Amino acid sequence: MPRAEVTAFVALGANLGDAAQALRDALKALGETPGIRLVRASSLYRTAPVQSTGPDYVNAVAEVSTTLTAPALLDALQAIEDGAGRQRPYRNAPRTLDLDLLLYGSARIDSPRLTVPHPRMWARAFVLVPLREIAPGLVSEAALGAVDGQHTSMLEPNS
Ligand code: PH2
Ligand code: MG
Ligand code: MG
Repeated sequence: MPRAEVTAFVALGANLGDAAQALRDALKALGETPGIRLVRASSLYRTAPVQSTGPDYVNAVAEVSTTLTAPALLDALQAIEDGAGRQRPYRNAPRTLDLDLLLYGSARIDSPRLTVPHPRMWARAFVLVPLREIAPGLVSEAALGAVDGQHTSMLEPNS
């Protein structure tokens, strides 16, 4: 029997190279991955680094519908990161592409590889602002208020 589709949300970020193009390419790659359907993507935002260094980031959030298990979806995200030349010299290092699984249906996952919901998503405007754009029911005004002060500005509206 085919697996049911699960709605998942993926955060995209980059701050090395042509970060905006890396995010556009990653959105395309997501939609072209077997077992992943791109439902909608937020606009691209320019954001100041949070507990990280280097240039400003470009961030976005995508909603996908997937027949992959959460670990298989994570494998697919890491393959797209690797395809963008992602290196991992140290934690929170500047990066050409970061794809983080925020939510996988209503699942709660606590494994050595994967924690879902993403443990830091509620502390990061660079996640909550684009997430609220595409899924306003998931992010309250109070949640946004808790992260105001983290600089986030629209870079390229979603077409
Ligand atoms: N990602 C991090 C750490 N800090 N800051 C911004 N603005 N955007 C990010 O995507 C980001 C960050 C770790 O993944
Ligand atoms: Mg990250
Ligand atoms: Mg990551």
